Amino acid sequence: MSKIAIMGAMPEEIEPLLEKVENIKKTEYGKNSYYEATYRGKNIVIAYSKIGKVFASLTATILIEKFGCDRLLFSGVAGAINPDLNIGDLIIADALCQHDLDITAFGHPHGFVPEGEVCIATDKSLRDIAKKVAEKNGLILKEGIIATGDQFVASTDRKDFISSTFQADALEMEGASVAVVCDALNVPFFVLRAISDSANDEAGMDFDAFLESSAKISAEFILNMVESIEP
Ligand code: OS5
Repeated sequence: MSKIAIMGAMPEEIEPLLEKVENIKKTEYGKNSYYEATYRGKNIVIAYSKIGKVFASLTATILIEKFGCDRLLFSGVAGAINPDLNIGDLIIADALCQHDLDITAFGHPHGFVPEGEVCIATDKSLRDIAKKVAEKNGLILKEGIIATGDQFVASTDRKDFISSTFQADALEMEGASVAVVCDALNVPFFVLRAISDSANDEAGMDFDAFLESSAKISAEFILNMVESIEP
């Protein structure tokens, strides 16, 4: 039977999952905790990576290589770029890019390194499942580009740069690194985020106020998706 990885970056992003799953077995590995569990008869492994691209890459690799996960779903919160996105709204990534990857001094575009790509697309069949789940539950799901970087963005200047350079709709600090790992290892992956802030001057305060509620919105949607994934 297949095994689905569900990862977040922060404890708050996986706690609502751990509250709802069954038969939890915790394993410590690589200075992190991994929770094997079942949900509605499906085998899953849950972990939070810690913040940023390096920790997220490590966790995604371990979920795939050590725990044998054959699909990976990321659940968490994000800063909004697209003005249509408000606190608590859900967005799925069509594709992800690294907004802080910069060797433009050599004539390359932002976000590009040789033998890599600026944007990595997520799995279409997982996106289709998400759209069906949204429709069934009367939820609005925005779809777009998510930009990742090792920065908590709290500035309209930086946000405008990311928007105009990558046409991104939301930003966060892990998704594109998970995309690189899953793409290289040929594992279908999916990134869902609920908005916690607007990456502007008030981002820090909004993030603190809405992390928990938005993380819960994302986690609940992910569990609905798990039910719809074929074993
Ligand atoms: O994982 C990081 C990225 N997440 C998405 C996000 C985001 N990314 C970039 N810019 C924005 N405006 C964003 N809005 C949402 C959220 C997360 C951001 S970094 C938050 C760090 C907050 C914090 N620092 N210390 N603690 C929490 C307490 C703590 C202490 C020990 C262990 C764990 C937590």
